[in-house]
Amino acid sequence: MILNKEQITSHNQSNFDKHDQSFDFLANNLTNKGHDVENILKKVGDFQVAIPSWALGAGGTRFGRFSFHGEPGTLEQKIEDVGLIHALTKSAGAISLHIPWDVPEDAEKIKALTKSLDLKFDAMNSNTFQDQPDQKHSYKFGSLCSTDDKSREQAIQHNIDVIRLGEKLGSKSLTVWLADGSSFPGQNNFQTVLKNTQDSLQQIYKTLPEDWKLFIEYKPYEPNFYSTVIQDWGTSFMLANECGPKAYTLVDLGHHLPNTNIEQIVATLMMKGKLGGFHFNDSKYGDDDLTVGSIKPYSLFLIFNELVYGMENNPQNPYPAWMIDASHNIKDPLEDLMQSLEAIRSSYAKALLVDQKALREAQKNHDVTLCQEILQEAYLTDVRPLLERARVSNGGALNPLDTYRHLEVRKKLVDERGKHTMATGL
Ligand code: RM4
Ligand code: MN
Ligand code: MN
Repeated sequence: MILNKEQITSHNQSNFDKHDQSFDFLANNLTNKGHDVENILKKVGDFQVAIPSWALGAGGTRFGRFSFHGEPGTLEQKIEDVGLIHALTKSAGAISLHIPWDVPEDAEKIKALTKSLDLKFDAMNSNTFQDQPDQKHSYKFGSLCSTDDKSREQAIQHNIDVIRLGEKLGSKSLTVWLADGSSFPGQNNFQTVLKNTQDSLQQIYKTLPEDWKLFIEYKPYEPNFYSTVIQDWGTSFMLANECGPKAYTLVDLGHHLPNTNIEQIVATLMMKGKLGGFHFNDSKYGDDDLTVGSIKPYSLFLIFNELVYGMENNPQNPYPAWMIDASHNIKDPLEDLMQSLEAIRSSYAKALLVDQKALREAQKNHDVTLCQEILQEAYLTDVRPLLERARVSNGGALNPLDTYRHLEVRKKLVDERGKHTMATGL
């Protein structure tokens, strides 16, 4: 299913008066406070977030998986779904593939489809956290960290294969997330598995094309419950440094122990020029993969405040690769992703409203109360009219969710694909 521009713009018409009023009110207020509204609109409109191919079906837990009707059964359909989201929101201009869940049969054909929907290929994701049916050596006791040479070599080769496939598609980066670790004390020698992981990553790094980046993701626990080899940003940062200048740390919001100060991690990595990728989601307890901004919106704003600061002040850090990494059980995945995109852009817009000069001044004067006021002033601004304007100017929907429901997209997808389809993925 493909949404054409006319369907979207004709639905926009009915809500324009309301939008104009609220936008003018906000724009006036912001201009009076000294903000450059046009510049903010441009930045917000340009902010694109990749959608991972595994987020388009209903996710599962280890207790079960409930299909969501009309799920995409093929890679083509997954790409079409991202195309739908992008047509409505104009903020999801890329797809991130997970291999081997989404190996294209014909790379050229897939590339053409993606291009026709105005999408690009973001980072490629390798998978050595599951055994595949035709696989010779198991990852049960680790992959890149494995003390079994055959498993380790196979995992290295898989990553190299993913890079080669990504080259055909026009991707420019590889994200490595490892489940490697141990579930019981004594099971692994910490130094041996870390050393093996470092050696393996270096071998993969060596095959990276000149204009590619390697993103090293970390996670404190799960599926292993005693130790994870790349457990935190420090370990990832150390490994990235051991690999070289094209290797970076990837921060996934759900991969921290409760109450970790993620904004401080962001600031540290950007200062060192090593924040390469970013996975958005939200969580209450662990790697919950909930809708972005649904649990801790203020934390997300504080994180964006550091991201904005870093993008403006740290030329040593490349522009990060943004991706939503969420997938869960009960919502329509497309609706969920649109909510996440809205939350991301909203936090970004609010962070752009932080009066950096006044904040610097208040920090210098140790006026702690004022520092907090400055942040809250930005956070409490209702930026929704700004997001609407940025979207509509780029040809998207005034209200993507409302338009999606009005156009009965899910019903049409079910008619087209059937009720009992099941997407590959978790
Ligand atoms: C992991 C991690 C990775 C993602 C997989 C599916 O927890 O977040 O980024 O590729 O899940
Ligand atoms: Mn992730
Ligand atoms: Mn995760």
